[in-house]
Amino acid sequence: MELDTYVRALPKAELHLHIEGTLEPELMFRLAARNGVALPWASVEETRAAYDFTDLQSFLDLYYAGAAALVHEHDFFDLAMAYFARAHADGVVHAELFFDPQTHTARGIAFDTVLSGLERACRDAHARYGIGSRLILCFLRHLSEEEGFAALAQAMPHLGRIHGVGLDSSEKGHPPSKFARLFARCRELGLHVVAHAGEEGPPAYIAEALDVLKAERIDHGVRAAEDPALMQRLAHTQVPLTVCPLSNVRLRVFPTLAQHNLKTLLDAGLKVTINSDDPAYFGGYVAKNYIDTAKALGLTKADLKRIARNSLEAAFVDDAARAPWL
Ligand code: ES4
Ligand code: ZN
Repeated sequence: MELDTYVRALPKAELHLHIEGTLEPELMFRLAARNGVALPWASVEETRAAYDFTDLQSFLDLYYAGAAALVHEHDFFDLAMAYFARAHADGVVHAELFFDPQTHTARGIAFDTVLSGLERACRDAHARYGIGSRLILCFLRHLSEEEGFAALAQAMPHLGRIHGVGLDSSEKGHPPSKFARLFARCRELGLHVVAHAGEEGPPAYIAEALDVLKAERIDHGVRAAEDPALMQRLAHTQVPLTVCPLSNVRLRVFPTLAQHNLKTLLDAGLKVTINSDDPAYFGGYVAKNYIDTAKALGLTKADLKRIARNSLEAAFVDDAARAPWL
């Protein structure tokens, strides 16, 4: 079977996906026009041409600018439905969506507007495509822990609709330990915990995410390869890594896909998954991440099957929910 067909037919979960990072320039411009929001670019083409990133921060600056087009509940709904349609076409049977409420509440958008639009799309996607989903609230790590607590306070009335919390945005200089008290509180509330670590930041941030935040999955985590003891720990504990190969190349974590360490991590026995991160910005949804990585690193069909299976095992669902796919 051809690789593309094989990959799309594999039931998989997407576990590292920023819903704001699925905003394609076409929808961005439609929403901006509908909402009377000014964008820093003149056209869809100019926007795509600006996606020439040098590091994480150069991407985040554009990503936050683009998110300004999202204003109404319906905008968040349209955004997430467009993602679910693409995910379904890629063989995604379960998706855990990160969202960044602080990006929106800072612009005067109500927390409930964001959450209601996303949640309605999750329900519709289940009805239309049979896709299961979860919502994971991400705290922006360039902001203070106090601001994180304020975001949590806004989320409190909605905790029944939120399955977990994560930590994203600028990694360097913002170690997981900065959010120790906030994540302890989230755990007390029964929320699942994940954190971006070891994307641009050092392996010590991965250990901190595990030890201090008690992260159940590590988002990215590719810099673990620099620390043999940490590699052993990750292999032994089977804490999943949500790796995003196309993202890593576009943000210059690795110079080329052929130089990505995903195969090294996999062969060392780590629980590796493949995800798209911010697919509208990084040039591909999840199936393209699987296919391009397989071609660049010589992954076998058995490797791809293992990775897809890992994603289902790493999802925040009970065993009965994942059973039909395993
Ligand atoms: C992100 Cl690639 C990446 N890293 C950290 N924070 C993010 N937010 C959206 N995409
Ligand atoms: Zn991410």
